[in-house]
Amino acid sequence: MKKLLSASVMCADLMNMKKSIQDLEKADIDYLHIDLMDGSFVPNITLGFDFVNAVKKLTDIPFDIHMMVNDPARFLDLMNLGKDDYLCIHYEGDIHAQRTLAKIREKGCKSGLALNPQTPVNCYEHLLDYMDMALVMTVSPGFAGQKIFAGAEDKVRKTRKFLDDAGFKSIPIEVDGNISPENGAKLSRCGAEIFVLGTSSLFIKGKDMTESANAFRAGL
Ligand code: S6P
Ligand code: MG
Repeated sequence: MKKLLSASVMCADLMNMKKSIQDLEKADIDYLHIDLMDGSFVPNITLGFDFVNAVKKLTDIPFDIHMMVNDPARFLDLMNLGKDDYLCIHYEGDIHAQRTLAKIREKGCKSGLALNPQTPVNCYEHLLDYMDMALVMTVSPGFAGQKIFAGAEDKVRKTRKFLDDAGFKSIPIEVDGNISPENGAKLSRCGAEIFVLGTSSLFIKGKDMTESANAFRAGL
């Protein structure tokens, strides 16, 4: 399957969002990864729902929304999204994850389910019929600039096997957190297909985004 790049918008120059989006379009980035937080599920707040709707008017790049919030269902209707956009919730933040994943599809979007580093892979088991993507967090969520957790490669390998053995070969694995070119290449060999690029690879002061994105792709 084609490997895809998803740019972590919280790592872009927030004061020059239009220019950042133009640079990402030029770099032929496949998705805009937009991190939404509530200050409760994770100890941080950066981007919000109005921001999502404002950026939607600026670009045709599909969105990959990562909701690091408790009880995500209460926010779904605040965002104007389309059929090519992913809306990803956390297993740990939703005791009704099955219903929320179904609602995301009813809304016409693609559904994703994220697991924190310590959450076992088999938590996906009864939800596979409702998922269009599996997000394997490679850091504990909430902040950019962290270090990948020790078991990340093993987790991605296990997740790929789990999905394949259950008959869900078509569900792609996304990885998020410290995805440097080196870590991306390792995780790609373990079965990752969508790579969230933040401060470790794409948003580096003084470095051209197109060159960084091309170098990342070439290393996979
Ligand atoms: C925060 C969020 C991530 C970060 C991304 C930053 O947990 O979910 O999407 O924005 O990980 O990338 P990096 O390379 O700074 O870790
Ligand atoms: Mg994220």
